[in-house]
Amino acid sequence: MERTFVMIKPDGVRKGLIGPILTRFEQKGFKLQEMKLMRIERDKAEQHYQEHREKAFFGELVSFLTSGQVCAMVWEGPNAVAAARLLIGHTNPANAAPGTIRGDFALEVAENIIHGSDSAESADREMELFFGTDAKPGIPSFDVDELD
Ligand code: RTP
Ligand code: MG
Repeated sequence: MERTFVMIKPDGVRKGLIGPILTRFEQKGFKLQEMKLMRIERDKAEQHYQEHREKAFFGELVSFLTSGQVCAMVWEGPNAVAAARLLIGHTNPANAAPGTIRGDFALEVAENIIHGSDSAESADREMELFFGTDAKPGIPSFDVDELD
């Protein structure tokens, strides 16, 4: 089993796509491990996309990611990292196949609805960044003191 980090970006949340996207992942057979609707600070957005720090689009990318709520998730399944990226589709929605999330719901690369980790190492780093130790297998994500 593998875990991957997936995040519905502000355009996906604004378009009301949390439900349809959850459905696609559940229908595929992934198991939801963590989910959090949140606003992210500039610093976290920059850390998340650190590999693109030198790219011309970096500033625009970080501004976009902090422009509204995101829905951060951890999904588990066999080959979850690669399988999630197949569901998500090509980075540029213009090249994304119909039937993929970007192929069905987006038109432009700057607003492509959803993020998925690009490797198991990235997934570990991103789960730690967004969920800390909660995302580690075998550790309950709720606090039992909150249940009474
Ligand atoms: P993501 O990290 O968001 O899942 O996307 P990805 O792996 O498919 O693509 P990546 O190369 O990691 O790019 C990260 C995000 O940067 C934006 N981008 N803009 N203007 C451009 O040419 C350009 N290229 C990439 C996209 O929003 C992409 O998702
Ligand atoms: Mg990427």
